[in-house]
Amino acid sequence: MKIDIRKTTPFTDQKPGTSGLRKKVSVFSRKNYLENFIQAIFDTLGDLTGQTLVVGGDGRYMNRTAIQTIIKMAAANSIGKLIIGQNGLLSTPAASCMIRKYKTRGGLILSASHNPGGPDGDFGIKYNGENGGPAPEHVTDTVYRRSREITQFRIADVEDVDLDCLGERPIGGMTVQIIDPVEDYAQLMEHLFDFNLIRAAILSGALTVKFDAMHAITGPYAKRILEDRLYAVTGTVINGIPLEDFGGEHPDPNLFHARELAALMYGANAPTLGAASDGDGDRNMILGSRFFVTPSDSLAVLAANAHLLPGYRDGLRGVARSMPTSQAVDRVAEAVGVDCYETPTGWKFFGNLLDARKITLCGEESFGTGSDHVREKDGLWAVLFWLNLIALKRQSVAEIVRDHWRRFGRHFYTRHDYEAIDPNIAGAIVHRLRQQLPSLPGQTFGAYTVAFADDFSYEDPVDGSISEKQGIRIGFKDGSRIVFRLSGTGTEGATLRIYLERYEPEIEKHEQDAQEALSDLIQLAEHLSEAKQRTRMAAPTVIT
Ligand code: VG1
Ligand code: CO
Repeated sequence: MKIDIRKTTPFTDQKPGTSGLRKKVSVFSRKNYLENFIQAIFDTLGDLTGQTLVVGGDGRYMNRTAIQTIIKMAAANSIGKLIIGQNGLLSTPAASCMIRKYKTRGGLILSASHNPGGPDGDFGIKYNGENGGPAPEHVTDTVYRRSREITQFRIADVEDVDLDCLGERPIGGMTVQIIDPVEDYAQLMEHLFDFNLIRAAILSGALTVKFDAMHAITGPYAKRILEDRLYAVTGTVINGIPLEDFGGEHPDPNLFHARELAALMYGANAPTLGAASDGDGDRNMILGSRFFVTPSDSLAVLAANAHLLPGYRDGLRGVARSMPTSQAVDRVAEAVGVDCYETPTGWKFFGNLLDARKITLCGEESFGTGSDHVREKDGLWAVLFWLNLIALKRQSVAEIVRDHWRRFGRHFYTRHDYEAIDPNIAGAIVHRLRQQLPSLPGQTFGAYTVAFADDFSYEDPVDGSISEKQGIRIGFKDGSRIVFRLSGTGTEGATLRIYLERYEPEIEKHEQDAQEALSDLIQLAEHLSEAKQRTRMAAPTVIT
């Protein structure tokens, strides 16, 4: 095997964001752009001689060509073995599952998640460590530093590898193993949930389901698990073939982008459960007939019921949520008597808590829920959790959530996103908010008196690392909150996210529309941030 050591010059913009490096395909296609970043990761990891890595992606445009480059670079960097999903496919949670199961040195996940794909869309890469979770900040910081000083990369001069054919083959001194991307993951799911119970409910007709894979990675997973193993009728999974451009759509599971599913669930004869997942399979949206479950509520419901399911029979050790996620799960933790941690946005912050066995379940308002079974959020896992719960309780999705509200009260919640705005304007909005922070506590705006206002800073309770400026929090005396932060996953301009939450203990008021219930806070957020005025946008781009 001939190894080329090629000269290169650094790029200055290879700083990983909330979840890896995400850029336009046009940026990733620049000469040596991908190679530099991969070499920076390998250099950061140190001696990789004989080590194994898992590699796979969500099937978007560039997935296959990037994997071929990674194979050649891995061989030239003395890596011992690559485990690659057939056709180059691996959902993010399945990749995490394999890293853990085969005890590898980690893995490379190729995805830009819910961002659009195709030649004009986005591409992304992240490194996950030995625990199966996204690399923590000190690792991504080192990769970034390395990417700014890189002068050469190593690549083997070998033929492309057939990614479609299962089995092992040698590439120089390295072994490439192409494996079924679904099987290990499906086995793990079978272990966590009562497949017999779900199957019986489905066969009896009591439980019907529709799953929208949004032309992305979960198609093969959902078909194998829901249709083949749980006997849901053929056609349960829609948009089930992964396409390189996701059919030209955003593979983002919300009511706005999963239109086909939303129409079905709000129409006549809707199935018991409607669900969708995103580009890389780590997000989930849960719907009942004419009923939308907010991701924050979903996390709280799962936490309140986990002990009923086989994989969680021993109860919860603790729970965690990202800072902007509603405090619904905090109430469950209090009732159950376990700790609840508040972390910055991004799954990487849950890793230490899971590894240290401080928590069992965790989640984010951005349609992400997960548990200690892997170290990523997991879309299909959440769907199976809900199916198991419905089969067990013999209740509809709406009944389960309404019961939950009756017991714990309801946290009205919404997120307003202003996408692709001028970064200078976004910066000015945040700057203005920061300046107001010291004077806000004690001030009253209508029914709301500010209890605290700060820029969220997190000290990891396991390794003591500190992450600052993780979002602006304004908390009110009644527990309501407004949170502002800038997205770290976008590739076009800046995205301002405004998160709004209000607690309502009175059952008679639980049926209100969330936007109405939050209207005063929405106005107050505008008053404080001047988001509409400064961006000259009449309304948010997306409301979830
Ligand atoms: C968004 C979400 C965050 C999530 C991240 C990755 O980040 O808000 O909760 O962890 O996406 O999700 P940001 O920085 O744009 O707000 V995924 O499904 O892209 O891996
Ligand atoms: Co995702």
